[in-house]
Amino acid sequence: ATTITIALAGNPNAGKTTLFNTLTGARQHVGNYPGVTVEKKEGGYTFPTGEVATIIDLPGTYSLTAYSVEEVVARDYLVQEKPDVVINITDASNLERNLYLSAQLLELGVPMIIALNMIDVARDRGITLDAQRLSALLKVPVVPIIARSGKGTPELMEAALEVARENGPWNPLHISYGEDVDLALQTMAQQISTSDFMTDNYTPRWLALKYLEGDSQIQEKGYRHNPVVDAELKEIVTRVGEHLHKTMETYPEAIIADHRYGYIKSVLRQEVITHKFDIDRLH
Ligand code: GDP
Ligand code: MG
Ligand code: K
Repeated sequence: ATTITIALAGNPNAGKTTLFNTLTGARQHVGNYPGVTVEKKEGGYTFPTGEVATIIDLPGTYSLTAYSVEEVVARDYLVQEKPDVVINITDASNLERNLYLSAQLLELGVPMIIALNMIDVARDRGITLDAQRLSALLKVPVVPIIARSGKGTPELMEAALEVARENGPWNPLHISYGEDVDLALQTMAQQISTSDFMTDNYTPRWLALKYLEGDSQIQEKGYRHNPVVDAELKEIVTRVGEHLHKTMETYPEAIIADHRYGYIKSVLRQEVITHKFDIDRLH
């Protein structure tokens, strides 16, 4: 039988290690990612069906742009190893911020599910989350859990298994970044796809996005692979950068972050979160 590979991705302190320990118990192996001192934790999990999974506890990250070695390790792992499913674990008591990484995982297109962790903390703060509604809006399964007690984890793993079995194609989300950036993205993606340029399993649009975000790792790789195309891409980045500066006194990276948060806010506005006013909590 083949082993299913499941990667846990999430912000630092979202509960990845707690979930990892709950799922794998003592069946753990700790090593390092090649060439870096970032810890790589792998563990075994057996489904009620008898199917076996390897669980990878990815380093905690807030984004998938190369701002830190952890982010590079996490995204390299995702695109190079192509896990069967990614469990994106989020802190439900701090959902808006946590969904910033989720949005980027959706943009990458990995097969994924979202674990709404710490629903006990959220509930104590009077926050109620509609997992089904969130799932319908993000178009991925969303399962509430309490990683510390294990509550919800059987349902979570069932949902993960279902996505792994589907074995569907990667399905990148396209967030609109406004007219100027969208046009630049389109031109750059076109340039990438019609030339001999590295892809490393990334889509042309995703690579273009990283160029616009000033991702040094991707740009260095691009330069080494094809300095001519790299220069063409950087010229577009410079041009759109100057234009944005002149017209809006902003820059591509800021526009991209703003629109990502805009996407998240527009999702959360649609009756996903209810704040309950709990009279018993008054002194
Ligand atoms: P990681 O950085 O993503 O690996 O997060 P950890 O697994 O280390 O968890 C961060 C903190 O949150 C720890 O103190 C955990 O005990 C706690 N924690 C994790 N899951 C839950 C949960 O569902 N409920 C509560 N109340 N605490 C949790
Ligand atoms: Mg951890
Ligand atoms: K971790």
